[in-house]
Amino acid sequence: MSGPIFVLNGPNLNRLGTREPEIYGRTTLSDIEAMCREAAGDVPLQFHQSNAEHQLVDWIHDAIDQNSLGILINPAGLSFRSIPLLDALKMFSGPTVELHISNIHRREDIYQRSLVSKTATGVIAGLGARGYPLAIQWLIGHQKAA
Ligand code: DHK
Repeated sequence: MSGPIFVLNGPNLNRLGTREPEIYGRTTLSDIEAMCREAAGDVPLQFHQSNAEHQLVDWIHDAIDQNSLGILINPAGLSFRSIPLLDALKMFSGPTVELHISNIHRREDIYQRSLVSKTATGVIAGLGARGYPLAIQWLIGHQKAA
């Protein structure tokens, strides 16, 4: 795996910064992108966000076709119901980190059972926006150790 890291963000994450700041904080998605690019250094990275399930599926296909080093995905609300997202991730043979800014396991029941976790290599939940650069560092270290 030598292609770019894909960082994929699901529905409503474009509203970070003003969206329920008591849960998601005030860091914006563009702030998070800058944190990811700093953590990635000279490792190529594609950073995307969409409110559309099909667009996220297409980007996962791109990651497969570009032999991506790894996928970091915050599926947001699609975590819990999207079979197409799960099916697409199952086709990716590289490492996948699932990330949630909030600790979904301490939240309402509807946020408790992520389908994406059934195929993710690892899951980060509850570390806020700073979970993103941590996941990037893990993906890079995982590739170096391979
Ligand atoms: C973001 C969302 O939009 C929610 O639907 C998830 C996740 C939690 C997060 O914590 O980043 O349940």
